[in-house]
Amino acid sequence: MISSHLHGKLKPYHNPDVDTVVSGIMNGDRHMLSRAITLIESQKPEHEQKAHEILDRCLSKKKSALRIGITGSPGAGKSTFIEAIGELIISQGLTLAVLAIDPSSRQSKGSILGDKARMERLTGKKEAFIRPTASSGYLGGTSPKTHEAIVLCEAAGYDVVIVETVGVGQSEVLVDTMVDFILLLMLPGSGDELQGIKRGIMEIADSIAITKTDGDQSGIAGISRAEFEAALRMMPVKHIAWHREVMLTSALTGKGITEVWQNITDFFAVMRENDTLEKRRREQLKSLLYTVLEEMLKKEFFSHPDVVDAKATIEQKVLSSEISPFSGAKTLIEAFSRRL
Ligand SMILES: Nc1nc2c(ncn2[C@@H]2O[C@H](COP(=O)(O)OP(=O)(O)O)[C@@H](O)[C@H]2O)c(=O)[nH]1
Ligand SMILES: [Mg+2]
Repeated sequence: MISSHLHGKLKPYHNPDVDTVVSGIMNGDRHMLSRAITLIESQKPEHEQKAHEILDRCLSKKKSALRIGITGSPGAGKSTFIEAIGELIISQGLTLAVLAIDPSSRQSKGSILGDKARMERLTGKKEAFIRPTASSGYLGGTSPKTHEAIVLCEAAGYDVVIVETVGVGQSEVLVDTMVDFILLLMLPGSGDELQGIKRGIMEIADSIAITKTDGDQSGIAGISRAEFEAALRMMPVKHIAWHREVMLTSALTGKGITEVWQNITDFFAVMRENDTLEKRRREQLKSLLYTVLEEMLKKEFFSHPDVVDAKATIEQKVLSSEISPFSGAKTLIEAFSRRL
């Protein structure tokens, strides 16, 4: 790891070709894996092109990992929890990649350095790859690009991939199309949040861990557990064969960490029966295809020269009630399709 790090420092402009990156990734070179994720996250068309070549090559060779999403509000204890369960995972002889949301994004407080520091115990281990991911423009830090980063981590041979995301509505639906298992982290005493925005997040959770149930918080933790269990019973069933658990944890004392890992491995055992896991992954790919397609179309549309030309005029006509928003949109679509 140290040598590849130095390599990057000494040759900052070195631009390896697709072959080099792909074989690097497959040989477990983290520097190449990191580089490929950077390419994927880049907005530059030439990077995008290269990233997709790398990705397609990796797709054909990838082995599949246990894909786990860990979600919860900022400060719920996600990073600290990931570090604790990460150490357990590694102690079982498995390798782990963590795609952590960039905590310097608008929604959450903190900095990459602060967060990285909290995962320092993992960062120093050769069995772990920790990667803060840019959250550019996406709520909660998850974007369709997260899926591509997962695929690269699988090509690099990691047994487990954990994605850390901030639980905010829409991004959860997206993360649900990328991971197999979603663990929702909730603070003790936060049961009342379930009435409002957290409802949607609970619907996609495969289990819940109540965090920081140490010290003063241990008393109310039991009440919270009963509240969450009751709330889960009101939620639509996500997988018929799976019963969602509510577990009490503390990353500080290690309480419940083994139980959560057991719960996760139980889930995979259940989902592997009757091919449910593979079936679900195919559905996820289909859903991602259309998500990405919609995004691409939108981008193409708004950068089309005829649309750019006509947009201001049409907008003005709509604002002055000369034409309806419907006719305005239709005119723009016509402008877009005319020269295709
Ligand atoms: N008492 C206690 N504090 C914790 C625990 N886990 C995390 N924290 C603290 O909670 C704060 C937020 O943790 P962090 O992992 O960064 O939360 P994230 O924003 O969800 O990733 C930090 O100050 C942690 O030290 C825990 O199990 N017990
Ligand atoms: Mg965090």
